[in-house]
Amino acid sequence: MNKIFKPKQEDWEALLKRPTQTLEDIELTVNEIFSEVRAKGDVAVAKYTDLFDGIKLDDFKVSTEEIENANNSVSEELKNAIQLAKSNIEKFHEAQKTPKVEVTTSNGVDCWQEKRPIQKVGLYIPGGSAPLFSTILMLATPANIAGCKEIVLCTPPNNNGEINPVILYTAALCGISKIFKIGGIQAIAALTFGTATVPKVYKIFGPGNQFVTVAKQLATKFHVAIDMPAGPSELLVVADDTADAAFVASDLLSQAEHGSDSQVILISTSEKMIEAVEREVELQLEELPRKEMAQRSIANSKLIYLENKELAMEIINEYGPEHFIVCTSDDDFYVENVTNAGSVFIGNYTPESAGDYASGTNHTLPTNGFAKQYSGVNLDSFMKSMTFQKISEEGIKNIGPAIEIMAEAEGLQAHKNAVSLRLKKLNENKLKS
Ligand code: HSO
Ligand code: ZN
Repeated sequence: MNKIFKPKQEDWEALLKRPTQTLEDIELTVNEIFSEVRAKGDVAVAKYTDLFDGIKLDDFKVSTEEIENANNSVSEELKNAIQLAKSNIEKFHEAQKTPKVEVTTSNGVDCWQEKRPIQKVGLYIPGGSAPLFSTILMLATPANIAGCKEIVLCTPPNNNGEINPVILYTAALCGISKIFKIGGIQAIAALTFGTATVPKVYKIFGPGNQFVTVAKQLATKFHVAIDMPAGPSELLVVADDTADAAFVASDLLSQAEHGSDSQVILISTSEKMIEAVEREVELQLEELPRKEMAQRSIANSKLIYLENKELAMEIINEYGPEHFIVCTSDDDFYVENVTNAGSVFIGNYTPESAGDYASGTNHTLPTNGFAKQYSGVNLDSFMKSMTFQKISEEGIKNIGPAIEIMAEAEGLQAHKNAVSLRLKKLNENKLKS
């Protein structure tokens, strides 16, 4: 049984502290592999694929034959489910398109802002104990809607050199043709530098273990952008007596089963509810295939009692959870006042799993408190905002003098000249006519 915390405000910070990871040893390895992939390309990728994935590959690219086989081996039922999810994700991300912003700031000065897709993006999909094919939908769908020209996917092979068929089916469904059997640090390095077979990309997306996380951070030193700093998954539920304890327990466990380092927190203004949820967690845990992993995560979970909803809201915003479930008699209060959370799930019938798979929202979200300053992946993650301006003769006459005076004050004569020459010409033309 976990202890129920009734913390004083000065103890919140310590109570909510996420476990810190030591990444220094990893950094050395990541640096080494990056240098080698940069220098030797595919040869280095093959070497590390042999070393880490236990398979010697001459060709990393997934063939059309492999995709066909995968297509035949996925059940119709699963295909239909994936298609339903894809359709909802498409609807939600399509609606995120924004109109061009156009303004005449001064007479003759037209400014506008438009979004353009990032031309080349890399998607990393981890293998391991749970092949997260749903993440392909979450990344490839907005990339397609944004209009990214080249979408490259890397995912580790098993020691027979194969990729999970559902991963291949989903990637092909999303129209991705460049799928490479490369995992871990070597995948991120290949996407960063490019090799003879793997195209270099401008931005890398997707979750991964600590090695992948550190590798993505190193990629940014080589002018490659990344979606966000990733960390272990998190869920915070706020529940009062109106919640269903079994539902709440199932949600906590759904996140706990991701890994032993997942963070789950229950906050409640009712001690009775906390106790009921605890009992339910024990019961449901017994039945889970990934019991051991979930159990270790649950052992580090926090059950927190707070006297009122105002205090509850404050501690939630202080923590900034990746996922935030609200099951209370006053959900609106939490919805209106939440400032820091990756994605919010409201009411007894909105499990977090819905957002993980099929409601349409994105499941690539900020963890580790980054919900305070980062958004989850969305359509804009695959685009850049560009600004445009067109100034007429009248326009430069209107704003030119202000530019001249400001440039002069900054001591930048050439800047001033760029305006003065034009104004002079307009003046001469005027005199001639
Ligand atoms: N909850 C994970 C995403 C996921 N869950 C994929 C199941 N499949 C993101 O935090
Ligand atoms: Zn999940």
